[in-house]
Amino acid sequence: MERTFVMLKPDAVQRGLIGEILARIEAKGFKPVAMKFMRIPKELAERHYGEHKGKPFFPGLIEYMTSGPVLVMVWEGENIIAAMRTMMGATNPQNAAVGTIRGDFAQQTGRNLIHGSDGPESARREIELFFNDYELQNWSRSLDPWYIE
Ligand code: D4T
Repeated sequence: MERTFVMLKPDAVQRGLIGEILARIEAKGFKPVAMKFMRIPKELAERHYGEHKGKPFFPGLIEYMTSGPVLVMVWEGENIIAAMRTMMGATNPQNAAVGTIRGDFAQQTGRNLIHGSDGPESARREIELFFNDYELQNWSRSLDPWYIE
């Protein structure tokens, strides 16, 4: 089963949207594998967003991501990497469809509430960056067969 890395960014935490967003992910039937409430050290934020280093928005992005606590998570499910990206909506909330997290709750790219891995390679990299093996729970749920045949 596929796994993805998801982060509720500082604006989601400050705006009290943790419950609202987690409810959507849980209701979809995806299974939590790990969760941690933390303040990201600057160096970790810079590594996480390494591909954007040098771009004009990079300093602001790092400042935003380290400005307060975030909720980092790993979730598991059928084709979950793409499915989470669909549930999140476009990076720029102005292009995000109604019904998506960004489409319903956000206005600007610089305050887009949530991050989800964009492919299997980045999912692996990001999960390793934020979690140790013992923090990842391999568990079965009695309802699993009612989500996945
Ligand atoms: P993240 O990684 O935060 O889930 O966003 P996306 O995967 O949807 O989008 P991304 O990697 O292209 O952008 C990473 C991060 O940078 C911010 N950003 C991006 C910004 O502030 N201004 C910009 O012009 C872009 C392209 C928002 C998300």
